[in-house]
Amino acid sequence: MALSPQDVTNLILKQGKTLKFHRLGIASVTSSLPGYSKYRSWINQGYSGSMKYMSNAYQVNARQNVTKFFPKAKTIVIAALAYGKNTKFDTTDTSNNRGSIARYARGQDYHAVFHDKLSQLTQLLETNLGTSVASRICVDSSPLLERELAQSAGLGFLAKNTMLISPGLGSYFLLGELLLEIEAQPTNPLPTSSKQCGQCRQCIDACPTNAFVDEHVLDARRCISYLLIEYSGVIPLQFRDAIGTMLFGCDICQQVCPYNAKAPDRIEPTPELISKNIQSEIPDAKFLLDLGSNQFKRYVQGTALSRMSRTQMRRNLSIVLGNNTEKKQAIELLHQLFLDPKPIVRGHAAWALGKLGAFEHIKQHQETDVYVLSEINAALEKTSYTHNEQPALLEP
Ligand code: B12
Ligand code: SF4
Ligand code: SF4
Repeated sequence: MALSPQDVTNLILKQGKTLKFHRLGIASVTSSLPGYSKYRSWINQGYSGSMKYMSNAYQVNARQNVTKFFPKAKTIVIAALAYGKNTKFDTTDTSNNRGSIARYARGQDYHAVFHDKLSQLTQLLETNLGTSVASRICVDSSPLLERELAQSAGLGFLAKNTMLISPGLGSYFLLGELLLEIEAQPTNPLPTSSKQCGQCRQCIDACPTNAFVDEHVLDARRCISYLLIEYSGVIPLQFRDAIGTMLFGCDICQQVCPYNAKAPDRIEPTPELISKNIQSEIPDAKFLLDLGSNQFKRYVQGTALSRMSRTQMRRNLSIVLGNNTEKKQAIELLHQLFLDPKPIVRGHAAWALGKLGAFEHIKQHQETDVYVLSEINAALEKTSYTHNEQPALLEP
């Protein structure tokens, strides 16, 4: 006998529990999502920066309705997996030339973890239904407004820091979806009377780069997470101090959130998403600097860090070192980064050496690249040298 949509939902929720998803819900395949027009205006304002996968015509069109992406979809299953505070090692110890990695990226790559669990869910459903079901797994990169869909399925509410917050869980979790060809009854959104953000705006005030142009609206071009991970160009000078010792991603607007502070410690995060060792949480600069191409590949393999190239890592590391308090070692390490074959790394190293006051070293450097020379000149402007007095070798 064919199952009713409600029976299918019950089955999905039951199987989801056995797979230890922290939250699970069903969104309907509606023709329009309330946040779609907000997303369009976000793109039109240019807030997506260089993320073409957010703004190209296909992406914009497909986000309107999931059936544009997977025409067979009749149901969207949305799942959340928590990574929790993920601070097994001392995250406050970033002074000794350590960079910090955002909490979501400290364990195994969440894309793979979701693929694995959502494939298992598909198999369990097929076994229970006694038939195969066309399906598609989406995590992050598919053209879906994941948080919007998750809110509509009752997983949480859209907060002022743009995160999806699930009361009792906080926001330290990730989302993945399973699109199915069978019909299931959608689950309800949280009641609108639930407390949500209220008068609080701690996240907005705490953001070190003032990336929120308004409550619920983030200009990604100012966001440290974007600058360190998605953006591969020259990081604007105005943001470099604010980056502090962050090497990959940023958690500040979540750290200050009372929903995360209140999230009970008894929530067990997904074991695969937990950090393995200190280098996957707060790696030290010497370790990072010594990674050759193959070693770097091995270091990031199977983790979300693989989104960052070795060049980006060395660019970010230059900023981390420039902002560090262990100056002597930082300067020694920066000497090596200042010799990197990639101008973008040398340019950021010049800035960092200038910030640490290592002007003599900058002056001795032989350089022909115009961009690096501009960084060198900017760094030297902080000394008593004027442009005219600078050594000739600094001229292009
Ligand atoms: C692009 C992107 C980014 C960009 C832009 C972030 C952004 N806020 O848009 C950058 C690189 C900066 C980024 C950073 C991070 N990201 Co990201 N990112 C995405 C991605 C791929 C798309 C997000 C998107 O659609 N943005 C477009 C804007 C318009 O959407 P939005 O800000 O969410 O706004 C929506 C609502 O807030 C609402 N809205 C707009 N205005 C208003 C006004 C009111 C009053 C209300 C109520 C609602 C509302 O409508 C919008 C459309 O739905 C998603 C995955 C996906 N496919 O959805 C992951 C995703 C959002 N990221 C995620 C994570 C973990 C992060 C980081 C925490 C990583 C880190 N630690 O460094 C940071 C958090 C920064 C932040 N505060 O958002 C998770 C979030 C999980 C959660 N609990 O919310 C996601 C869902 C990935 C995943 N599969 O788990 N990310
Ligand atoms: S992730 Fe960091 S930089 Fe980005 S909005 Fe949040 S606090 Fe600001
Ligand atoms: S810090 Fe306050 S305003 Fe920001 S997301 Fe948390 S509850 Fe909402």
